[in-house]
Amino acid sequence: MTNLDDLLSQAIESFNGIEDAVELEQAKARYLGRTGSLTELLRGLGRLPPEERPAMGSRINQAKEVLEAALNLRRDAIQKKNMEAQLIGEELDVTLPGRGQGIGGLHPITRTLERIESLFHSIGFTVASGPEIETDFYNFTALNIPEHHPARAMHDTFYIEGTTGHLLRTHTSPVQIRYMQNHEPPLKVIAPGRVYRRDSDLTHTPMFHQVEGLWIAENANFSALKGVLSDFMQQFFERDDLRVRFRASFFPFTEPSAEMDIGCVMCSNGCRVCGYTGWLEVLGCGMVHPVVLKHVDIDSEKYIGFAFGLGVERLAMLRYEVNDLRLFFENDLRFLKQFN
Ligand code: 2U9
Repeated sequence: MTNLDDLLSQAIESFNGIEDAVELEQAKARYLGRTGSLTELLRGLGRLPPEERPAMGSRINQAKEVLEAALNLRRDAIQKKNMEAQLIGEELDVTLPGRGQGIGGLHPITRTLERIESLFHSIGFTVASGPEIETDFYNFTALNIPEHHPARAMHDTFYIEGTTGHLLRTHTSPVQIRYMQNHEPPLKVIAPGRVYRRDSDLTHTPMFHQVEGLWIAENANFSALKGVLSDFMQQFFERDDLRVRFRASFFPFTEPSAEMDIGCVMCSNGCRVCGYTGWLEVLGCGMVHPVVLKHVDIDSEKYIGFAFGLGVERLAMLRYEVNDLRLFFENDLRFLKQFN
């Protein structure tokens, strides 16, 4: 029966020309499926004379086996080809160097804070911390900042809605108030941390870092203040010949009060950083006001003390020669990586 031979060679030829697995299954259905050509032939057996049926039946079955075998071969070939294409597409070069593991590093403000803490710790100061959300009493009243003082006005302070006068601390002084409530003098403490003010321009950010310090003792006088702060600045900037000066100033929580300047660390006689004066303002300080001591039940007849406050971003800018405050808060790795 040439019909069968033709069908067989036609089917095999068609299988071998197929490159796609789905197409191959469709071709299989055309020959071996329920309405496929070979299946039709098997069905037609009944119309043959009975003596021809067994021989024809066995030929058709053989042809079916040949076709199945050809199909399997083609299936394997297509699968192998697909796999090879996939492997080439996903080629993995195991000899490439790895990406490595980023070690990370400390933010320049953190490094500066740690440097300040370690210098004060080395001369006997304890490092204390406290809440960033404060009450009016700890942030203002205890520090002799009266009701009408501009520092209390809305434009300076972030008040927290829905609370009974809670606010974001505008300085770390509340930490020292709390410390004095819990410790008897003599005491030496610094309070580093984040503070918040409603202020935002080229030289101010709504959040910045302060370190404030307090030394209360029978003899913690203005001369001790000058010695401690001058030594600190010399060590912080690693300059033995650093010039310092104290100018009279005013703060509600200290009396007398002063501002401390250091000789400009960028130039010798005048530059843009020091405003062509040769001096840089670096901190505020003074003798703790007796009213403040009274608020924490310290006898101001027996004890005196000095306090100071400095801005960490400012000291970091001077030490690392950074000219734009905003760089500290943009988290640009090109900037941050320079400090590690
Ligand atoms: C207590 C009593 C007194 C802390 C002080 C300053 C002066 C000061 C500013 C420096 C730059 C804040 O970071 S800044 O903007 N601070 O000038 N701070 S005396 O006086 C205290 C602190 C706590 C119980």
